Amino acid sequence: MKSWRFVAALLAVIVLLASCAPPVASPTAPAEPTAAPPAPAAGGEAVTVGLVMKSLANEFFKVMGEGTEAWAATRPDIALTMVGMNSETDIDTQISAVENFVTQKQDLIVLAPADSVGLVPSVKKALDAGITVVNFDVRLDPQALTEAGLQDFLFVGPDNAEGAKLAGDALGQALGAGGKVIIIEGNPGADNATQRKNGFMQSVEEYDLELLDSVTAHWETEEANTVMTNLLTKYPDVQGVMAANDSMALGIVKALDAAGKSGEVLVVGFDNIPAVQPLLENGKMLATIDQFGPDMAKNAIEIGLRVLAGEELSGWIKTPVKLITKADLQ
Ligand code: ALL
Repeated sequence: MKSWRFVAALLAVIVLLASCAPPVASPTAPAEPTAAPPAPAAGGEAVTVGLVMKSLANEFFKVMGEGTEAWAATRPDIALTMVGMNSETDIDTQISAVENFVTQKQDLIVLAPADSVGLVPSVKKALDAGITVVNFDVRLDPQALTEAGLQDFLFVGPDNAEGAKLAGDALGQALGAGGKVIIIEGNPGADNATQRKNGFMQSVEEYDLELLDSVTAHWETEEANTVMTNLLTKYPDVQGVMAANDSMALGIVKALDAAGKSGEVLVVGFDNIPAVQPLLENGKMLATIDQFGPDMAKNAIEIGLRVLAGEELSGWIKTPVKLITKADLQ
């Protein structure tokens, strides 16, 4: 009798322990993807990377910068230093950032130049000092590069003319022939500003739109707001606006709001920053272009690592663009 009680008590303890044990993964459960962090570079030293961004006040670069830093923190083989500008036209900060990275002997410099000609001499200095440089987002000027002996220099970025044309076509389709439009341009010294204007102009011609005016607001929200407020007085019959980036589209929509014309005057932008999504939803913007900004710097760094590993890369490595309308957000 005693031994039966002992066995029963033992079973009770076993059952209790089993119920407290942590669940064991079934052998057939799919394994979690555990991308092993890459090993540090040869010799155990991390590759030092100097990343030169544009204005971190622009949500496009803010999101990109935060994502790149978070990604670099998971990579023991990379030691990242990131520098941004204070405003969209502050190219002196970029020039001194590149020159500091040269002094610091960074292994790799990854640069989104605010001015396609103005940054070429700094790039040349870096290359002469034996540093690998990757140009991304805004292409350095081919003629200035050739004059510096750097023809066919590697560029990683989108086809900005193609992207702008996608946005311009969306506007052309909505307005039809004769639609009265305005282009708000980016910073004139930047190649992507020129390409986007070219792309918009192709849509103007193809859809037989009437171009009332084309002016720069240097990529900035506040400036675009002022410029658009004035243009609304000058051209009260405007029907559509092509903005070369979303920061400026935000300022344009604000001007249209103040004039009681938002939703009535159609606006397209470029970047697909989080701030424009509610405007696409509520019809204050017709479309934007996703150029996958959050991944841009990371991809350019990875290409730089390939160059450092001995791959010979030159010319244009094209990254994607995609038209985004309300339908894409649902
Ligand atoms: C470009 C980017 C974005 C951005 C703009 C402003 O280089 O591609 O469109 O909005 O610069 O800095």
